[in-house]
Amino acid sequence: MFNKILIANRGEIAIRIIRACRELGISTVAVYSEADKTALHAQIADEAICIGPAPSKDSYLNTKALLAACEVTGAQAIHPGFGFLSENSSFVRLCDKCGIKFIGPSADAMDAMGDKANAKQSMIKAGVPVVPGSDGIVESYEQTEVIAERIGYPVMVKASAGGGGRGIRLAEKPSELESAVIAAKQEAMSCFGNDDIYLEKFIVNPRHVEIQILADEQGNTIYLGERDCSLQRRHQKVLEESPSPIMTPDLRRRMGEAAVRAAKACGYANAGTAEFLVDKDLNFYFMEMNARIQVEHPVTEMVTGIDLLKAQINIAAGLPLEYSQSDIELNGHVIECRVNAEDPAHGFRPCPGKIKSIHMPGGFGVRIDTAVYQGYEIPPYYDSMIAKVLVKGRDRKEAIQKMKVALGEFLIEGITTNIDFQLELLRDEDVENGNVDIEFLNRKKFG
Ligand code: MV4
Repeated sequence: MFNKILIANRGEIAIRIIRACRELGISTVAVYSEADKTALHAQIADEAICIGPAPSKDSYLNTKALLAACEVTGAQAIHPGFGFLSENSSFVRLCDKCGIKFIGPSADAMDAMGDKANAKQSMIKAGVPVVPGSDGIVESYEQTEVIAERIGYPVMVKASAGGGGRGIRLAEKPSELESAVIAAKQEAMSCFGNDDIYLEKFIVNPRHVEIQILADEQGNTIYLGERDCSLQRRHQKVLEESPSPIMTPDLRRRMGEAAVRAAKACGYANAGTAEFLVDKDLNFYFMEMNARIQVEHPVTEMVTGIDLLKAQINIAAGLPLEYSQSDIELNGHVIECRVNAEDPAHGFRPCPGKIKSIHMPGGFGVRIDTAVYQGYEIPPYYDSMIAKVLVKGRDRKEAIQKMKVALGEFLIEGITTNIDFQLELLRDEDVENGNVDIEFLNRKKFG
C-alpha cells in the first residue's frame, strides 16, 4: 500500500480523497493554486504545496509542477479526482515514466475509449449495444449523405474525438445535414484538434442512465447499479438518483453486464462509469466510458454501502476487489442535488464571492460533500459547484421529502445559489413522478 498520495485536484473531491486516504492510513499532499491559499483542501491535508497561479492551465493542469511536488514530498501516487487531468492519457504515461502510480485506468484503456468511432466498433465486437450508425468514421460528405439516408433521419453527427456533448450536431432532415457536418467538424477541430466524425440515429427523448463499475488489476469486474442523471442542463447534471425510476431488476442486470463487457473489452481497471441512453421502450445504448471517479459517485456509495474512493486506492495498490457481484446489494433510494454558486434568474451565471454565513443540513440519511466554510471566498477561476447534498430514504417518495427538508434548512448568505431552483424542481409534478428525460430542463420554464 502507498504511504503517501498527492491529490491533483481541489474542492469537495479533494476533501473526499483526503478522507479516504486517512481511513487507509495514507498521508496526503494537497496542491493548490495562488487563488486557493485559503481553500479547505490545502488546510486539511498533511502537506500542501503551491503549484502555480490561479488559471487551471498554470496550476491544476501543470503536469511538471505536479510531478515535482511528488518528487519533493515523496508521494508515490496521484489521485486526479475528476476534471483537470483525470482523463488525460498523456499525463498517465508521464506518471508511468516517473514511477508515480496514477490512481485510475491505464493510458491504453483511456485511449481505447477516447476515440469514440473506434470504441464503438470494439463495443459491437464485445456485444455491447450501441446506437445504429456508420461503421466508424465517415470519410467524405457524399458518404455521409448515403449513410444518413440508410440510417434514417433524424441523425446525429458526432466528433470521434468528442465526449461530454462537444462536437455533436443534430440533422432532422437531409437539408440540415451539410451544416450539421460543417459545424460538428469545426467544433471538433477547435476542441480536439481532430475533425473525424461519425453518424448515429438520433434517439428521441431518452434518459441518461449510467452504470458504476469497479475493476481490479487481476481482471475481476463488477457493476454497482445505476444512476439516473436525466435532469441536466447544458451537459451539467443538476440532480442524480439511484435507483432510476424506470429500472427493473432484469434491465439492471442486462445493463450491468453490458457495462462489465465494455470495461473488459478495453482492459479497464479501477472505477469507471458506462454511460447509456435509454429510450421509451427501455432499449439501452452504450454512449461512452467515463474513465474517472465522477461527481455523483456518492449516490452509488449510499445505495451500495461501498466506499468507491477506498476501492480506487486499493485497486491502484494492486489489491484484488473485496467484493464479488453477488455481494452487491442496493438499498433504499438516494438523491443528490448539486448546489452551485450561480444565479438561475440570470441564465445560471456563476456567482462567486464571499460566504458571510452558512448553515448546512444534517440528520438521519443526509450527507453533504463540500469544501466551503463560513468566511470562505469562492474564487472565480473554477467551477461553481460548492456542495453536494445527498439523502437516502427507504423509497423515492421518502427521499424526495427528505431532500426538500434538507434543502429548506440549507442557508447560505453572501452569494446567490441554485438551492431555491432545486426546491422548485422537487415540487414539479413530472419530477415527483420520475417522468423526465434529458431535454426536460431545456423544455420546462422554471422560476
Ligand atoms: C445522443 C443523443 C441522442 N441520440 N446520441 C450528448 C453528450 C454525449 N455524451 C452523448 N450525447 C447525446 N448523444 C444519439 N444518437 C443525445 C445526447 C444528449 C445527451 C446525452 C446524455 C446526457 C445529456 C444529453 C443532452 C443532450 C444530448
